[in-house]
Amino acid sequence: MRFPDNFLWGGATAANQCEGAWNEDGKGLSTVDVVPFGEDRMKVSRGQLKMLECDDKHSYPAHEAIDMYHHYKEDIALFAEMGFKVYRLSVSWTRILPNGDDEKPNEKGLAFYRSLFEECRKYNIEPLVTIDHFDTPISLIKKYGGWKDRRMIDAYFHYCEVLFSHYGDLVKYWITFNEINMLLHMPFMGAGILYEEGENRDQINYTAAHYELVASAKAVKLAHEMIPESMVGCMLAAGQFYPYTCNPDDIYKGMEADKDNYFFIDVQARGSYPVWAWKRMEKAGIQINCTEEDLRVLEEGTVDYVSFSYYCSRCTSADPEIIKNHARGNAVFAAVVNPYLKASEWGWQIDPLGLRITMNTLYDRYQKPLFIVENGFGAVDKVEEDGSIHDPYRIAYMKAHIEAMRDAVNEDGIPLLGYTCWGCIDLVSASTGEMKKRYGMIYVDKDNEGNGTLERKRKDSFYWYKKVIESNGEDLD
Ligand code: BGP
Repeated sequence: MRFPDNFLWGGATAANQCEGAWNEDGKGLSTVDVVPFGEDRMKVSRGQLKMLECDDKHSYPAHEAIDMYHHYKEDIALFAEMGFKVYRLSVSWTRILPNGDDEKPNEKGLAFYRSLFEECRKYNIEPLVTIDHFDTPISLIKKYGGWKDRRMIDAYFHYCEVLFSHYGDLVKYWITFNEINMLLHMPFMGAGILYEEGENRDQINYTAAHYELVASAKAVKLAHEMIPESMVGCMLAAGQFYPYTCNPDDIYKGMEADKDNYFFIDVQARGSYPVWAWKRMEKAGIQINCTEEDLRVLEEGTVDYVSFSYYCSRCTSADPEIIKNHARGNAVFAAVVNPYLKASEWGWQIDPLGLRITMNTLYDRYQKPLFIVENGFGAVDKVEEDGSIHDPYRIAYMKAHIEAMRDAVNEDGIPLLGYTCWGCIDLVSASTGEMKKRYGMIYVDKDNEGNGTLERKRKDSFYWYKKVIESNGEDLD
């Protein structure tokens, strides 16, 4: 019951949640820099409250985050100590192109990532790079309205050209957009979308989705041309929908919810829109501006692998009374509480078998290798007087999920390229902006209010994960 010899064990982060240095060395402003801490966070993320600049009334966790910009050598050394084979990170678009579409890239930004990738290579850690992780340049929102506008495709293409030409010698694995389906749930954070009064939101969302899908396909093709050995993936916020009961109405509801979720990946993995999507858009009066050329681009730019995040499964019902009982932590996806599952302190329900179920669905649907690029447990950690941090709850969560993926690989025969647990080092939570919600195996001394020394400490899970990697997934105790 082992994993393949070349299995990529590692961890994942995103630029805005760990780098900090939001305005240093020529970096431009990006969506995530203006998403505040506190009760306005969700409103801004969802595009309900317009914020294109920072103000004095709010604090912005991305500004300093865990200051990985100045700690990356120390952090990568810790990843290497755990035995990482891969490190998933994202490049900040505006560190490379401060306005999003500058002709000449920012030399300091380029140098930073070159040094970071070289540092990974020094330890034989394969960098896995997300090109866009909730990171739309503010200048492009002011200029075009974000991904509402077709011109974003060219801006993104240019950004990709810069990345591929500068880092093709160091980076083989790429992901075009983080959790591309998040565009429907957090349109500002996901795609820089703000709505004007009276605008048809579905029309806008699916138009933006179309442009991102075309941009993604163009990026895949470009990567293959510029970096022949490259592997480019799509990325889904996954988690199977379960029907609340065996009432066919519930089954149907679950199937529809899954289809909505898989919509993006259907296009990226198969190269064309699923037939039901055209029908559904027609019925809803949504008209996307899809040209013949777009259809050709989508067909030519299918991904090499399907990557996804998995935190929990979801549950849904056709009964409006049941639907009222939303799981707190699943607010973004509006899922119903599943009475068979326990939940984290943030209400995210824990379902390891759901990972195996999700993997089976994804592989049956696409027959492409899978890559689990996010999975983990957000929890409050306590530092003991002697400086140790005991996090058995995190180890238990990860163990159960690794067992489920091991079954999916060994018993179901699913090709899986690797596993990068989310937030391998504590970082800012995307949904809440908190530091308190920790995922890391490395503790960072910083609290929600921004106090702390930023010192890094190894948690119990650090030593546990090291053993897991050393034994290639055999020793999970
Ligand atoms: C995913 C995002 C990540 C990450 C993770 C955990 O949706 O891709 O950026 O943050 O969820 O979520 P949270 O930070 O809200 O706990």
